[in-house]
Amino acid sequence: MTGTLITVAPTGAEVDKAEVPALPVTLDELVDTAKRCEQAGASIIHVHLRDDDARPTLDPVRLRDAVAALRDTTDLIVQLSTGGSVRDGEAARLAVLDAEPDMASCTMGTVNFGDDVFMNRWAFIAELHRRMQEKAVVPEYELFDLGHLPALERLLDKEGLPFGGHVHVDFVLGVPGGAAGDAATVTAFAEGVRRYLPEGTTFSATGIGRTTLPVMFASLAHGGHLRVGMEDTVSFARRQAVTGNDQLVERAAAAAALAQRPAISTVEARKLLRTRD
Ligand code: KMH
Ligand code: ZN
Repeated sequence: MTGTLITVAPTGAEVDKAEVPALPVTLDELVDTAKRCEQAGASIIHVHLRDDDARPTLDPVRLRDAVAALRDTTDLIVQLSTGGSVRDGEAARLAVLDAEPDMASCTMGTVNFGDDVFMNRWAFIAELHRRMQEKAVVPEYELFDLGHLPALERLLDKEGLPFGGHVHVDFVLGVPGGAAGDAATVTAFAEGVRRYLPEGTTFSATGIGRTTLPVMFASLAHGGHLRVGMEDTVSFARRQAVTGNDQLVERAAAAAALAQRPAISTVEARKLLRTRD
């Protein structure tokens, strides 16, 4: 079994900077957190950007600038979110790929998202997948519900394998409206990976809010990888706010080391995921 791939999702689109001052929202803050997280053991950064008022944005210039800045200052695999926020339209989400990241997220279906709906029509998913194949961008398929597993099987069957040929998925658990964030659910997803997806498919898992730790330990127990970050969790423990994304990456790296699967380097991660040179 290989070591552990650690993805950091430092910002997201939902957390309010006014309520969480440690949230990185400017380019300088993003670069600073990225460097610290790489040092702590992360190999992928899942990026959402904010505008000057700390609101989520898919502005193409900011996206290109962020990709360039992260490449200049770190060796992290840069994964842009095509999920954006629940208010972003399909055209802007597809245009994210023009910033030429190494990877991008690709959510495998529509899901209730708190009081909102995170819309992912089949035609949109297929178009996103085709564009990633054309642009040599490796997808991370985001699975919020068990039905997203057979949906991905169908996508691969109809549209072919992703760029590079390796399939990597991420279980996003504990979203109100999606699958629960507990060990039994991670087990169900891990079994679903074996049932529906090609041999050799790798998975990571993240649990929102207080589901972070059970999901982390269950993923390690199943040979899975980890995603952590302030997009998903802003409290480190009961009544203890997260001080920075590196704190979450350090804890994930320590758990991975205890599980005898230490964090892998960015070089190893690139080889595993077959991102372009
Ligand atoms: N912000 C959520 C609505 C992704 O990054 O691709 C979607 C999300 C998934 O975070
Ligand atoms: Zn995201």
